[in-house]
Amino acid sequence: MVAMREKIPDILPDRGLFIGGAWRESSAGGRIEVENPSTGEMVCDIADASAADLDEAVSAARAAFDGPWGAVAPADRGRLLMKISSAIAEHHEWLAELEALDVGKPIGEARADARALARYFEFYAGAADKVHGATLPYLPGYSVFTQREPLGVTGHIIPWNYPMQILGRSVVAALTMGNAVVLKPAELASLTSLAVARIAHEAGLPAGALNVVTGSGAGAGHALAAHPGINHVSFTGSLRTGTSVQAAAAAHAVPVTLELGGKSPQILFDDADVDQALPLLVKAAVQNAGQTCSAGSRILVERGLYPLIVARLTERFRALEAGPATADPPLGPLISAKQRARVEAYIELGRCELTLAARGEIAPGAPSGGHYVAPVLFADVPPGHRLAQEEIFGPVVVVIPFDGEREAVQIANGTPYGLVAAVWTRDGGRQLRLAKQLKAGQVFLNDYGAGGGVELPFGGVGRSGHGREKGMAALESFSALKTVVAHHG
Ligand code: TXE
Repeated sequence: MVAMREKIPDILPDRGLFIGGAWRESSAGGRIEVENPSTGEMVCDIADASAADLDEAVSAARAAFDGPWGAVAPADRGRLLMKISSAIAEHHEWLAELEALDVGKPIGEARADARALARYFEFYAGAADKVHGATLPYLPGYSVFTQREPLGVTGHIIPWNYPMQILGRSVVAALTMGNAVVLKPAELASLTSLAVARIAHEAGLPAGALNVVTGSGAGAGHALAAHPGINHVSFTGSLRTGTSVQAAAAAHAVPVTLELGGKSPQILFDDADVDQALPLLVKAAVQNAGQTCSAGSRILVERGLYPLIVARLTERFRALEAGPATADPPLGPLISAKQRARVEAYIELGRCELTLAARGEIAPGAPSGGHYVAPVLFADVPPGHRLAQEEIFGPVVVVIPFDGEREAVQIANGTPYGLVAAVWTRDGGRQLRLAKQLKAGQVFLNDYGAGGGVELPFGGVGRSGHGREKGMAALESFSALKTVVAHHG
């Protein structure tokens, strides 16, 4: 079998910028090296776009929106998206291999991401011609109706943890509404975005409808957020960068959708079904090595069940191993040496100030240059401790005991974030009470979906951000509601 690294020149020959349906080099000639996080080896490079390239991309998108792409009827847009979905499904194996190489994601998780991307195209293909307006009762002699219209050119800045899924939930929804897109993937994870541009173009997406501009955050990312020709910015990433993106967009009164991560609680009451909960508790916490915005990284357990849960979690954490993506381990490496250093600093702090309940392993034989972190479980963590408050974005999980429903809600809501929450209890009344009281964009009852399926609106409250992606709700984020008032007497 030929390794994915050797296939890259065939799949993405120049790894340039994809603007107006054609590949081109960065105008300043800059390149960024691409590392394999499983080994630390450099595998290829990508173009580093300049502000001038961003201008080109926005102009190409505008020309497509005002021209051929804007003229495509909704049903035809849907057919096109379905064609792209089929092409992605057909190519999903190499897309997954490419992602595993680029971001160190275990190959099984990368396959799931590629399938999810195909599903996004499929879901929105079906939705393209079903976005209806309303007729509104008004004064005698009037007819009033509403219609949803595309915004124009939408900018998308996506992170490195789920490149294909986040492209799916934002870019595909924007295209569905007829917007033309400029996508800036993370510099640490751009290869699948470039591959999707190629696949979509070959499937017939008109030139300029989807432009992919790779480059640094401070360079290309900022230039996109600050561009006066953009009509909406969708950003997923850190709170710090998100607020700077919002400020840059605000200079031109451009609306933004922000998804800024979280510190999501999984709450277990004494009456929880422990056997059902345990595997999901662990998966929700360490999926993608904990580099998941909706990771269930705080496990809150009612006092009666607490010793049992800590013991069972300890067993499971000890058995977890981090290894190279191609071996499909429970955890891959972290994305970069920088991210590993950041996570190790939290672990060091925890070791000094908290009770270490369990630590997993790094697989024997894992390449020494890879960015591996053995998963860690801390128990009896005070809810106000930094490890229980801050998004760590690594395989570091805290367990917190509580007494009764009121304290559970208080602790769960006691961070600046509010993305996802899970409640494990057999008490139906309590399920619904907590669903109301928890500060989160999604609440799972006796389940955890780490963001849930393609159909489910997703986004945060508080510092987790604002706006919704996924499901039909995303189509509202990427369109404007127009009210038409006819006075006919
Ligand atoms: O994120 P950044 P980083 C969190 C997580 C992680 C931390 C740091 O806690 O440990 O952020 O990760 C682009 N203008 N999340 O530094 O900087 C950048 O190129 C415009 C949570 O990698 O937010 C990339 O495409 N864009 C999260 C994207 O922003 C800029 C996912 C995200 O990078 C920019 C990732 C700028 N000035 C990290 N600077 C989640 N919510 O899932 C950078 N970018």
